[in-house]
Amino acid sequence: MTAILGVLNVTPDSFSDGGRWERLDDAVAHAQRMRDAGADWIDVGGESTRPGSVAVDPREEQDRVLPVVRALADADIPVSIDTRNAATARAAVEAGATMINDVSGGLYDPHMGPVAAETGVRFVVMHWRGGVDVAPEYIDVVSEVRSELKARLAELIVFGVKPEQLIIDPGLGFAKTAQHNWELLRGLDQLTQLAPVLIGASRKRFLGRLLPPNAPLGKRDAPTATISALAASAGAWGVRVHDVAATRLALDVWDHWKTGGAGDSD
Ligand code: PMM
Repeated sequence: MTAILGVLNVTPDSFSDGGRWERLDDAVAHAQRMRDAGADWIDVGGESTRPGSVAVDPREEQDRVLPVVRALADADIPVSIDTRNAATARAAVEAGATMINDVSGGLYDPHMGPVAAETGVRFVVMHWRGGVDVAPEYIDVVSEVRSELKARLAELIVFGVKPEQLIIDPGLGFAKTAQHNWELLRGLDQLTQLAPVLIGASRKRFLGRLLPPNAPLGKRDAPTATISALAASAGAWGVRVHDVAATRLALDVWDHWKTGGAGDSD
């Protein structure tokens, strides 16, 4: 089954849910709702990666995320920590997180590779060329993303990260145009040959382009769920989404399709 990571941004400024889950009890209640709706992991982030955002001091990031990580781990909810900072990743794993999700794939903080190796938890290596504000320049986006991710995996293995810890992510929207994102989705099989693949398309701007101008962000949940099903059918390991229920349903549709509805007798 394709894994679902439910997004929980405990930031004042993330682009789609910023400012909503800053209170601990609100954050935990939202995580519990996503868990009940079918999330396998809650991906907790304390630093916005929206275009134009500024880097957060790792201590402030930890003040935001660690109480949430602890509370979720206490409630037996699997937690992934979305961070580029090795110190935050390490502290979050000590607080109970069992996956590190690094949008820089270990490039932002040189200590991240060693922390992934020492902790031994799952490690999401997202494709990154310096953030969302970097100009997207590719000749062949699929083969360039593939070869850059392949090089990252090789380097991380040198640090002592085990191949079975590694998950890759094409980093949709991070120094990519809408067309680059679609090309990466069309070429997903090029990535699934390398390692398990996570897709983070949820509510991103390229989906907004399918909708009427100024449509509210929530309208992007239907195309997000469609992408979840299509990514699953293309062999993705997991999807990172805000609207867990819509993606759960879309993945269930794919599951029935794939199995010919095995188990549905009437
Ligand atoms: N996108 C965002 C944040 N973290 N992590 C992974 N692995 N893949 C992504 O595509 C990704 C991510 C930005 O989205 P948000 O502001 O809605 O969290």
